[in-house]
Amino acid sequence: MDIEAIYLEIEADIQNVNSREALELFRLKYLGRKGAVAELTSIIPTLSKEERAAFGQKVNSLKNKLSEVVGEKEKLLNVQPETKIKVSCDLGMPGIAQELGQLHPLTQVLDEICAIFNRMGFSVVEGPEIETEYNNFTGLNIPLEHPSREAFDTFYLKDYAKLLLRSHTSPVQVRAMKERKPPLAIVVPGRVYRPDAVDASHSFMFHQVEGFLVDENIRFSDLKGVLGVFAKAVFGKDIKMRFRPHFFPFTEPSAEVDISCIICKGQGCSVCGKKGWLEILGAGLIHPQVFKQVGIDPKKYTGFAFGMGVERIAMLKYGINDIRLFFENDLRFLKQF
Ligand code: 2U9
Repeated sequence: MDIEAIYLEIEADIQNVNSREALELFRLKYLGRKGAVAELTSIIPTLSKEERAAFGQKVNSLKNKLSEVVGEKEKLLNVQPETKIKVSCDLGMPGIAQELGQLHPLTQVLDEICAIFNRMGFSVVEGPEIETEYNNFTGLNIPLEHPSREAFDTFYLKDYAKLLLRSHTSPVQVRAMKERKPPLAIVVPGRVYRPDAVDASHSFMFHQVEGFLVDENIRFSDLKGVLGVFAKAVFGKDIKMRFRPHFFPFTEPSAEVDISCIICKGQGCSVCGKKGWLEILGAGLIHPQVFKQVGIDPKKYTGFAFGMGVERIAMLKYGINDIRLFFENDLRFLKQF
């Protein structure tokens, strides 16, 4: 038997092996009990001592070569056709474009408001949305009989007595005043909750930014200066601002703050209800009783506080007429900002 001829035959045969069954036949032909290798091995004892070693080595090499060829073919046949498709790729195909997202318009406006106050030296502080009755009402000089404490106006957490969903971000200011020492200048952004029926201008959840400044000799004129810078930064340098007397339990004196209508420039139109003015926030000098509740000496320190609804500011800024648009996640609306 010519071993070289067997090598050539193996090379030709293995090309035609395309299934596991064909591979088994191939294996039997060369490595089986009656195969070529067995036949060659049986010749060895008949050879002279000199020939035996060299021939034995050749048979061994042939056997190793056959094992290698069978192993490789086995691997190829084990690869599933699906896997083959997965690993192959067409580098000429166009890529999959990744659409870039953007911040929600409310987040953009909230960030802008905080950045304006930040530039004036205010720090941004956040706090929990589940609050105690004390931080949400008592610490703010809101009396026990005040209507905002009613279950109609505040979400109480039934199972946890005296806990509620904060109805404004003011409790974070109570916490900050207790934890830190004046001088203080802080703005507090965040979600607040009130059980209001949803309509074009009301939502059971909305966003506020409230702020306060406490130091010696802080006066109402400081409040007017800071809010004037804020209003011009958001609505443009030509807008006018006015303060109307109002009442809040936590500030005295208190005011509601209007800007000249950004649509009609104060002439009177449907947006401002022919008044020429748009209300944008509430403010006042911090009530001495609030200072006492948080352990700040009202004889030494004075301060101002203000609060605004982020949805309202965003609606005025962009001319949006329905608060529900912010919460419906309709990309046709959201992509405009
Ligand atoms: C402390 C002391 C005083 C926060 C203030 C307002 C006036 C106000 C409303 C405007 C529209 C909230 O979104 S809104 O409903 N806010 O008018 N908020 S002064 O005064 C504080 C807060 C905390 C310790």
